[in-house]
Amino acid sequence: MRVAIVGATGAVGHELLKVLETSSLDFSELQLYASPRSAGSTLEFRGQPLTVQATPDGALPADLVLASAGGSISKEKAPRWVEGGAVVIDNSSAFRYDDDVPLVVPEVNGEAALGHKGIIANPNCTTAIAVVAVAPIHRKYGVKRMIVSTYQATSGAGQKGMDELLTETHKVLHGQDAGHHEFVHPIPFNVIPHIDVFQDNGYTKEEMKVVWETRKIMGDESLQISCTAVRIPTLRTHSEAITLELERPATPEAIRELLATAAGVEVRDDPSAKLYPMPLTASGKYDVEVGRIRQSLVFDGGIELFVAGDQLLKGAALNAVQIAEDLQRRGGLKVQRG
Ligand code: A2P
Ligand code: 11C
Repeated sequence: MRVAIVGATGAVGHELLKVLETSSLDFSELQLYASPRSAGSTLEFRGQPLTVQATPDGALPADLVLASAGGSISKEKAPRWVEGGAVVIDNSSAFRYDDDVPLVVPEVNGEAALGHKGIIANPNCTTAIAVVAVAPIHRKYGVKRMIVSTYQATSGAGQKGMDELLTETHKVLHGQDAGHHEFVHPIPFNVIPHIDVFQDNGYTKEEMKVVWETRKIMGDESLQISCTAVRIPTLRTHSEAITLELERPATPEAIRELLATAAGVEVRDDPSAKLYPMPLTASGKYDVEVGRIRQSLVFDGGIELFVAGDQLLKGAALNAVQIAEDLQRRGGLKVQRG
């Protein structure tokens, strides 16, 4: 099997290379693509240099394409890659809301990927990180309402976002004013409640993605969800405070026990030992940290929790590779035409 990464030189692309190094995915060839600017540069994979190529306009000589070069590239080119016989796992939002495109987090709805017609969508990072923790609770206790507040790292804006945090912070520390380019305001020492564009209902698109995508992945359009999405000056882990109203009452102890065996979750919840999820400990980790599990003061039998997940890993590269691994195990890594 030939695997291609499109957007290999980006922040998610780098993580895709790293995750693939130790992945159980069975493949014989890895091709790297980016913009013409990067053509001829090399990236290392399993100790060997691989040359980056400019992404061609037409089909790719690959069986699996992991795409992370942005929505407009995917929108334009993914149908051609599928036409050429590849299965595409797309990290952008270009196809997530199409009825015939599965939106997949393997721990939650892995079987949905089998229904693909060539393209499988990888969710928005904020959604992927939340559902790993919330889906097991939904299965057992039935989530009625879910209220999310996010603390999102600069990696959500790609390599340039992380670079901007560092260079602009450096400026402030040297007495200069911080500028901004990737974010709507300067990010150092700031908190920005504006990610992606505002919608007519007063929510941002990032916030609505959490609503639309959580419903699609958990297969429940009746879920009541609202989100406030906020950018904070950290590098690569998204944190989220989540309040859940449940159909059946739960205790914090029962939720801790449930999540202790949930796939993709690390329960980190011992306030007396100052143990809770944080970007400092969650960055670089495959599992999503979950902690601060407590009884809601607002919803009877409801639960409040705090999660932190590496945006570039479970929020992007890791989830994409896990979709591929899972699909290969299930025999679904081929384009089903017609
Ligand atoms: P390049 O490095 O050559 O610009 P990030 O999200 O970290 O900003 O990364 C974006 C990724 O998408 C990079 O690998 C970037 O390549 C790639 N990319 C940007 N524009 C194009 C394009 N027109 N065709 C293919 N890949 C692109
Ligand atoms: C952010 N969640 O933190 C965004 C990045 O829909 O894939 C990912 C956007 C997406 O800025």
